[in-house]
Amino acid sequence: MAVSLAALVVTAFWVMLPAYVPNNAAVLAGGGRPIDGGRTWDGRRILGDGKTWRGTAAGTLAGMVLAVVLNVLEPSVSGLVGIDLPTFPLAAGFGLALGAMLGDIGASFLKRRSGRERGAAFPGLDQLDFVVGALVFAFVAAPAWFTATFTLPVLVVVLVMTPILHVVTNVGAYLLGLKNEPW
Ligand code: CTP
Ligand code: K
Ligand code: MG
Repeated sequence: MAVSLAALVVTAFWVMLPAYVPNNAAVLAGGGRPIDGGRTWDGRRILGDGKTWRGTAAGTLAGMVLAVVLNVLEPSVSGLVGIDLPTFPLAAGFGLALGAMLGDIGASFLKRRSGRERGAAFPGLDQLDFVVGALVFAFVAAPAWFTATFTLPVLVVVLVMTPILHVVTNVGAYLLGLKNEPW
């Protein structure tokens, strides 16, 4: 039981890596022209200055490159941890990475509609927006891979583990001075 839970956690973390990296890469690469071009809707920004073309492109690319790197490392890592970890078809890496970015952008849209300024916290949404986006887009982009990879136990572990990891990495990025807010 203990062994299989550890295997589930390792598998869940591995398959979600191409979705975890994009938002962090966007923080490092962000800046430049906002996606909404500064436009407003009902007096509020459509998305805000925190969602840029450069950050979105860099984040998506980073997630896809990571998926390719993980494919190369898979035999060694699988041998090391004693689990047959999945590899990532290009469509799967693309779906996970772009989906993570679009989930986060969708959340900013909802934050602006509910009157929250750029950087405001939206507990719950902040921790899960990119997971939901990544899962939906991975399913659409690579359905056979998705259903074979995201078994129900893996999905449950992803949904429990991701918010915890999100809090830890964002507090870390804040303490390192990379982010303006610790969420
Ligand atoms: N970022 C970006 N493009 C994205 C996502 C993030 O350029 N698609 C960069 C921005 O510099 C952003 C930073 O990463 O400020 C932190 O991301 P996030 O916390 O998602 O944005 P916020 O600035 O907090 O804005 P929002 O309230 O809309 O989430
Ligand atoms: K966010
Ligand atoms: Mg933020």
